[in-house]
Amino acid sequence: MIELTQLAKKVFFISDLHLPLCPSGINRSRALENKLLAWLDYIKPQAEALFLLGDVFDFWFEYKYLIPKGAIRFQVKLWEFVQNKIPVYLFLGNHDGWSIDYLIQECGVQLFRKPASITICNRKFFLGHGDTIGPTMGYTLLRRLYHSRWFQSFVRILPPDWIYNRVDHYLTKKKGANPSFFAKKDRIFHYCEDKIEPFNHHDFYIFGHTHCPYIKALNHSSSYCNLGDWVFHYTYACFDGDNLSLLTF
Ligand SMILES: [Mn+2]
Repeated sequence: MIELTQLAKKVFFISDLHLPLCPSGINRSRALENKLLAWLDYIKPQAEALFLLGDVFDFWFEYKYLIPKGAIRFQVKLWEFVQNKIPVYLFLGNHDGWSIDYLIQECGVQLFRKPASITICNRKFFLGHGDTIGPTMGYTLLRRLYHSRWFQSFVRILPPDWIYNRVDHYLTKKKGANPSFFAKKDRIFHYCEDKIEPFNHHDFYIFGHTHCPYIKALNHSSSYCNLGDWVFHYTYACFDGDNLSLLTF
């Protein structure tokens, strides 16, 4: 359980930064990293804990002895938070789910591979990235394939530069195609409302994945928050021990 130890302290939530580590994203990466560092410096004096709810990197495939190039100052800043006794909790998303232990070892973050219930200041939170909450059958099968041992072993024998180039090509095409196809119906909201809340009450549900920032009441005593993203919205949530607010930086 996380307790807010001083009155001024807060807990911060952010997701879908999509820090590009691929060739075509280098320029965007610099600008985004600078903005993120400014935000981290801004919240640091008030932060009791920081939650990163997935898709922190646009594509992160970690090898036994190699990691993707880039966003190193961001990684150092996370380490700085941990050194200053501000714990950083990282929930993996669908773009960075292939993390092994580098971020744990080097940045000191605490890694979550699936959604979790966490108590903060006597309030119950259900947190995660959101891609595994109420997914379609097609997505479930695809995810199972991507995370299977044989698929990962196969990817590992391909040249990393080639992999990163292909993924970069794919992600660039996808971004141009349809940036907000999730906007029509938020599966995560409805899953929380129908399948979790009636059986296991939480005060707050916080997710990312859809890139559409909003807060909405699930019922009289619990709220759902989608964190938006740092591709278009630059949004984050802040819990002060009582209220959860969705803010823009
Ligand atoms: Mn995302």
